[in-house]
Amino acid sequence: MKQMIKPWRHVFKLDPDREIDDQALEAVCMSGTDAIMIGGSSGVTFDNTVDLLSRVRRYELPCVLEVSNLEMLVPGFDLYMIPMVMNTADSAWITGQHKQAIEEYGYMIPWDLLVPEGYIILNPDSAVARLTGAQTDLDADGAAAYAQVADKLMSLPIVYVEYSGSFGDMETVRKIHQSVHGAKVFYGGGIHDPETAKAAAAVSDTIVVGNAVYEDLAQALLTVKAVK
Ligand code: 1GP
Repeated sequence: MKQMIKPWRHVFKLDPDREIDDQALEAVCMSGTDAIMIGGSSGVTFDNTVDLLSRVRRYELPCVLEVSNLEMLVPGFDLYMIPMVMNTADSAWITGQHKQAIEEYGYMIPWDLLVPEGYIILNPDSAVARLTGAQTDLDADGAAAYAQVADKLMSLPIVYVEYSGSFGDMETVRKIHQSVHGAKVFYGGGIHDPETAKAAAAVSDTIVVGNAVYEDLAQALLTVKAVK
């Protein structure tokens, strides 16, 4: 599974709860991006996840699910990304929901396809920060310490620096990137044009572009060539 993740430089994240027409979806899937990640913090259901998966499946690129609730567990994805939030005191988002999922679905979990992500949520105004009770008031050293918990203590293959909805502090991301050894660093949040894509790509392994697809598709598409 790591072979699939290692070369990814650019990923588009699509939200099943948001509309995207066929033409826009084709442009996204044919853009040269390395993978489509499907995920969202609210309004994500089995039905809208299946629908989006089947539409993305017309194209040849990998399609992975970022699992944020148990309703959206749909078979047929190439990989399942499993967030574990490092900077929350609410254990439901670290191991609690995961335990529940295993109790309910353990017999049918495709373990080989699961990729845990050590999530560090840093935008206090994001839906995901509110949902998970993330402690976002971290300086760069604090964020990097959480990254090392994920990387060095928990051996998670991915550290995901999540600034969803706003472009983050690149010095913090750089510090995180420098502090991990085994994990790949994913960065997501506020990438909306080639400049922000390049800046984020300079301090991470993989950039994730979400909102821009829905807000300014032309600029979003330019982020691919900016980093590959
Ligand atoms: C969200 O990290 C992704 O989970 C991407 O963030 O939507 O701000 O691009 P944006």
